[in-house]
Amino acid sequence: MAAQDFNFLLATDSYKITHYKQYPPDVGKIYSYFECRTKKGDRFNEVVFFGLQYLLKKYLSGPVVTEEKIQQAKQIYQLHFKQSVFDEQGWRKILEKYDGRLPVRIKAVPEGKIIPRGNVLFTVENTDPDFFWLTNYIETMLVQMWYPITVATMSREFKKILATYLKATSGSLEGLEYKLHDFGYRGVSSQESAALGGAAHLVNFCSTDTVAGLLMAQQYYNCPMAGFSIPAAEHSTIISWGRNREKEAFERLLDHFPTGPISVVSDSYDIFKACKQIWGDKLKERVLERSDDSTLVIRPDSGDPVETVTEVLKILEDCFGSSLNPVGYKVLPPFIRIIQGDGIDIHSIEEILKKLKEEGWSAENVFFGCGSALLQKINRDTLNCAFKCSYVEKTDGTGMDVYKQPVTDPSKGSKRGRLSLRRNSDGFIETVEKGNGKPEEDMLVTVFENGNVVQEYSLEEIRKNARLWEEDLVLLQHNEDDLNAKEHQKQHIMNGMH
Ligand code: AOY
Repeated sequence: MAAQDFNFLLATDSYKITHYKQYPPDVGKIYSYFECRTKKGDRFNEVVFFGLQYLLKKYLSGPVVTEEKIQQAKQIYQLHFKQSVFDEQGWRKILEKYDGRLPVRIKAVPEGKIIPRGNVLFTVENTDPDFFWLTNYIETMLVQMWYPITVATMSREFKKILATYLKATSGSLEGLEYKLHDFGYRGVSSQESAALGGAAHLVNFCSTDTVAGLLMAQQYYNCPMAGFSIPAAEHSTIISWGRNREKEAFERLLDHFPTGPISVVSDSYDIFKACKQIWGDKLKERVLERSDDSTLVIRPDSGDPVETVTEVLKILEDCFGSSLNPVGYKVLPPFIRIIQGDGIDIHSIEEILKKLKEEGWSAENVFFGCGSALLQKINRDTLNCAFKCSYVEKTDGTGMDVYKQPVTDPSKGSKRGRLSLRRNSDGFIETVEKGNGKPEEDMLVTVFENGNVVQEYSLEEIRKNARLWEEDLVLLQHNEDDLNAKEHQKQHIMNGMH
């Protein structure tokens, strides 16, 4: 066996190796489920289900057990535990009975669906009573679903805020899917995280520099090209010209990318001077001669994001002018925009958009980049992801609903019995416990059975499932902001008169 070959038997927590001996002697089925538990006061009360298809295809489907892998596992666990606790016979039986394929059924919410916190997202059960120990053996691997779910969910929360302000200050949602660019590739801990996190962001947006996410969308979600980028500078391409040649560095971009949008990081020395003296003066004619679809996107990359963006907008307005859009907010000429990619998270993005609105600026003027807040500054507790056993069956077929209910923390209680997910008569999604659900109402779909992925979703379908609805737009506190905006509109019109 090649050393780099993934060994499914080794992809679990050590203690799980010892669990087959611990279950009651007559057990024939273990049934467990995954949820993002509710937490009181938590701002994020719904989740985007995404990423299971990758895990299933990559790690769980086909003949994942071989004699070589059993031998390797046996050897490793012998040395690790310093005693023979590994269930060699159990695993060999999977080889003999199922050709190394997993006798497991997984039912899951369709990918991209928006589900309120606290509901079942997927269930796992063994399909052959000989393999009751397999269900929770794969918990370790399956609970890593927290990552793509959390990225897709947070990315969609960014989208809600962006949609709200874009609608309020431009009258439409045009260009929304390009408003948040994924800058996170370098800030994640591995290539696989970049691929999964990058793809999860692409459920909601089409704007990314995380190439690994594009490949995942292509290879696992049947999407030929899920995201787009534009030529853009980094500090090395600017400062390599030397301190007194920033203008030449900028000019080089204008020369070499004459058509289509470009982004130029402009804070190497002084973002305000770069805007006023270089873009707005020395290179003004070069910027003006670009066509409307060859936008120059200026990127500040330091300073307080709220202050910097508003100040840069003011300077650019002084140099290039502005006009009022149909809903009365100011926009820079179409060939000039800003992208703020420093210090962006779910809080700062709203602060910036709120300030811009107050000062009469449309959200059309700005794009955002987000790195670690999108792909790395999250963990399994961000959405309280957990996997728990809720039902067991004896080998004689009798079943029992089971649950945990710790006296020390009610929020860690678990659901009971076999679970299904339905939309109730009021339109709300709810989990039905204790096997009481009607199969015809169940939103859970069998996606994996006995080694095969039996249901697939394309990124296109997933995006459709995850799209925003009118009611997802955040409520804005209008009054004060609108007064402010009105004042700025008046100012703008009067400026135009003299
Ligand atoms: N990319 C839009 C295209 C991408 C980037 C990537 C870290 C881009 C910058 C930009 O405009 O400025 C990784 C930081 C920036």
